[in-house]
Amino acid sequence: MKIFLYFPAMMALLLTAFAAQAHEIQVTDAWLRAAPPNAPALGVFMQIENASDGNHAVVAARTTLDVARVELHRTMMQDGVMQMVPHDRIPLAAETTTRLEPGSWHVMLITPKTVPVEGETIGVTLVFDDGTEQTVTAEVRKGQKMAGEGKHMHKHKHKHKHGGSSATTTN
Ligand SMILES: [Cu+2]
Repeated sequence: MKIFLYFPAMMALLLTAFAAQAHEIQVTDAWLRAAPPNAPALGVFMQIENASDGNHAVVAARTTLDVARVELHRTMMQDGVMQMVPHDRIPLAAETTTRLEPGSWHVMLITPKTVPVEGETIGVTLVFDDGTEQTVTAEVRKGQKMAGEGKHMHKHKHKHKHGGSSATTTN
């Protein structure tokens, strides 16, 4: 009979664990930007809400698309040029929604075997620092091209107008 006494307690534990996992980090609005068939890399964007009171991070990503590898990137101004910088992790501050968007953080799919066209979807899995994973569907959409994007791993040299501090160009 003892087993029946344990049951409610175990259920409560399981439910608590499940609820924590389900609500702490939430990925929404995933999409990837339409690109020409010969594109060397594809940017994937989304919103990641960390509703917990602890800092977390994205530490890896995978995709159903056939690609050489997946990297975590951040587009930023460095030495006066916009460029994409690979990172080991995308920080997800506590109680904050982090936007992966053109011109900022993104997941980069390197050397896709085939480039999906507008309206097609792919699966993208994010791995978090606590070992949990979340898989979302990302739809191909037309997106604005931002400085630095598409200039993968290469510095490019024209001047950008980004209100605020004007970086000096070093070319
Ligand atoms: Cu990139």
